[in-house]
Formats: sequence, structure tokens, C-alpha cells
Amino acid sequence: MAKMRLYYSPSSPYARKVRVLALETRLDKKIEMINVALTPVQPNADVDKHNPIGKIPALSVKGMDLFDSPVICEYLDNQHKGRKILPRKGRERWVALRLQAMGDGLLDAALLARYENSLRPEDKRWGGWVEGQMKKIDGVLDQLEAEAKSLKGKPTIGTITVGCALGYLDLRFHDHDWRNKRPKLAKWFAAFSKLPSMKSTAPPP
Ligand SMILES: N[C@@H](CCC(=O)N[C@@H](CS)C(=O)NCC(=O)O)C(=O)O
Repeated sequence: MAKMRLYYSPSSPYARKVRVLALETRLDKKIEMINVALTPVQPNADVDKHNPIGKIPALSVKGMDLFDSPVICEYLDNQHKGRKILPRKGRERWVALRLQAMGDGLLDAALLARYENSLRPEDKRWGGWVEGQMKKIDGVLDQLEAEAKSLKGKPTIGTITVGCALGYLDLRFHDHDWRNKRPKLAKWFAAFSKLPSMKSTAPPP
């Protein structure tokens, strides 16, 4: 297989999903990692060539560009013969995809809040917007606490996404004490963070 090229940044939680999956499936050696910096107001010309949405992760493979993270993860999971990270059928599959949707949804809200808090000029910031996004984040966290049982077992695309989303909260929203009142989720995350694939992709402080 020709070497694949992954456009990523060490702090991107969506790119981290792909990096964790690549390590779990031992595809990492087949991927050349291209570290890029970008924001919605400072796009990256190289990324734009590979993703018309101008976001990372983007995976360049066999003359084709793939995005976004759910699509890249599904592609990579089809490129190995080991245990599937996206369960192929049955209830297991929907549990994993639903968890992925919750993790991605939490991240979408977190990035919108982060961009509002850090990128928008200070005099134009909108507190109500950030509050609305934080409410979505808390809604997902409460739901995950209520169904913490569904996080058990070997890593799937669902638990990997939730793990990367919680890692992002710790990186960018450390004042938001999400562990308070969510002991089951906190316990699960502490254990999940010890996986070598999670440890070696942890964002720089
Ligand atoms: N739905 C996308 C979201 C990707 C995304 O928002 N990535 C961020 C970095 S963490 C980005 O590229 N931001 C730049 C921008 O929004 O222009 C995915 O799952 O890959």
C-alpha cells in the first residue's frame, strides 16, 4: 500500500481520533504525519489543497483526499485485518456510532466556544453564544455519565471519540470541572487515558 499522508496538528482532537485508531490497528507505520497549523481565520494553503472545507484531519491516499474524521476512521478500519474499531453489525455498531456522534457533538460545541473565546476580537465576543455551547457540552457529559456502562470494553470508534473529546476539555477548558458530579465518566476516562495509543497522542500542555 502506498504511504498515506495525514494532515494533523498535535492539539486537534479530531485528528487525535485518527491517530489513536491508526495506533490501535497498527496502521501508524503506513501513515506519514504532516503537522500543520491553522484556524478558521488563518487557513493553511496545504490543507486547503486536500480538504475544500479547510479543516484537519485530512488524509491523502491513492490520489484521493479523505475527510472528515468519521470518514477517515472508517477508511482506515477497512485497511487492516485485525479487530474492527467500527463494529460491523448489530447493536454494538449503533452503540459505537452513537458514542462517536456524542463525542463529535461535544467537540463541535467546544471548538465553537473556544473560537469565540480566543479568536473573536474581545469587544465582539458573545457570552450567550458561549453559554449555549457550554450547555451542549454539559448535556453530552450528563448523558455519558448516565450511560457510562456503554463505554466499557475494548476501544471502539465511540470510546476513542469520547476519550479524545474529554482530553480536549482538559486541554482548553480546564476551569470547567466536568468531573464534578460525573464520577463514573471520570473513572472511565482515567483508565482509558492509560492506553498507550492515548498516552502517545496526548496533546502538548
Ligand atoms: N467534522 C470535522 C471537524 C474538524 C475540525 O473542526 N478541525 C479543526 C481543528 S481541531 C479545524 O481544522 N479547524 C479549522 C477551521 O475550522 O477552519 C472532523 O470530524 O474532522
